[in-house]
Amino acid sequence: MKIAIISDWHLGLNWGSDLEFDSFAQLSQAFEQIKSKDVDLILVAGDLFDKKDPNHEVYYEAIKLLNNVDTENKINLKNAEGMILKIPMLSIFGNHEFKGKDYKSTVELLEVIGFLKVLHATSVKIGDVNVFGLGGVPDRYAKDILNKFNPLPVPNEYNILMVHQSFKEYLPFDSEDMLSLSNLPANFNLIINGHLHWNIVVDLEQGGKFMMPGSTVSTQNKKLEADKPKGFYLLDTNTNNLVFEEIKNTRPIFYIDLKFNKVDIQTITLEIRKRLTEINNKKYNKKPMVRVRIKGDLEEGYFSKDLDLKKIELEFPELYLSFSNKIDEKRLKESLEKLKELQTKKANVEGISREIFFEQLKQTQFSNSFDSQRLFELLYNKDLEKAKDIILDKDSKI
Ligand SMILES: [Mn+2]
Repeated sequence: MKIAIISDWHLGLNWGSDLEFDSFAQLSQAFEQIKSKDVDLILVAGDLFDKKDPNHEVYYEAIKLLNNVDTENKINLKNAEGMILKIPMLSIFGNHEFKGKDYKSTVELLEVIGFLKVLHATSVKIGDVNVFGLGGVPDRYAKDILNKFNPLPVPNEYNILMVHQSFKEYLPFDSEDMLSLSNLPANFNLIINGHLHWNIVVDLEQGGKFMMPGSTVSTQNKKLEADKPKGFYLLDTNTNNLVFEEIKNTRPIFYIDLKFNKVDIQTITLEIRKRLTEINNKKYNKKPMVRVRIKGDLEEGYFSKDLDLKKIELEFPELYLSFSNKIDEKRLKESLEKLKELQTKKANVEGISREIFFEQLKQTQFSNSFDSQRLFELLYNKDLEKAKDIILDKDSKI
């Protein structure tokens, strides 16, 4: 049997922005390519919609798109209502669709229309292929729910399990509750995971393969995602052959990660401009999306607020830019820590003001040009005229 495995369409992503049709365009292109591969079955590993409650425009586009999918249902797959599906498609729901058992999810809506069949702690047998599915659940319950579900592969048949969870092996933060690959059941030929937006295939120690198709549209949460192409997998259960198929004509994505150490504002803006110009000078068939992440600290006397990223954005109208500005986060955190420390010490108001005053002053280029101690005393006593003289260097008793 030939199966297309796809996930995380995130239909409606960036709705209301210039990029609102990307999720639809890239999924539509993916279905075009799937059609040309003459598959028997399509598996979807969750997060078909970006929001739990999309607006009707998003539903309209989604239903229109799926109505146009022209893939023959040779296996006569039916939905929960017994209706023969327009597309031979099995799906689980993702964390973006999870509403608890008291409510209908977006995926169930697609099921009742007749586009797919939902699997949640259930399985379907098609020929000698068994597909087990468990929708995305909060990570803290995942181990428990997976144990309760206890999917049992059928001996001598091809067994697939589909889930939508976080896995310790692929995330930088560790949580005891999070699933690890070793928690997955043994004896499945293939375990598919949605949720994480980049593609990967690995061999499991307990046997079988673990794979993630990744998303069909870039949500740009992780650099890893920008570095890997968007697409889907084709599986041949007879040969156990698994091939990644890249979606054609996707929007180009770039991820610029910059780290600075005690620099001035100009050094940062020059570097950003240089990197953006490199991207801007090439030709693309779609306007590229560029995410710039800036980290590090400034030279004394410079402030993060003076970094005018809006201005840079206006200089590159041919790029969709987004910035993450974490310049001077350390200095800010230190200042906050200092304040907290002072508060716990129950320092008096004058003491706190003095500390803040000298901390702030240290960060400017004026710190050594006058007697700051004297200036503080004058300001504290509201002797503004004298204070002004000191700053303007009319009274230099230093
Ligand atoms: Mn997702």
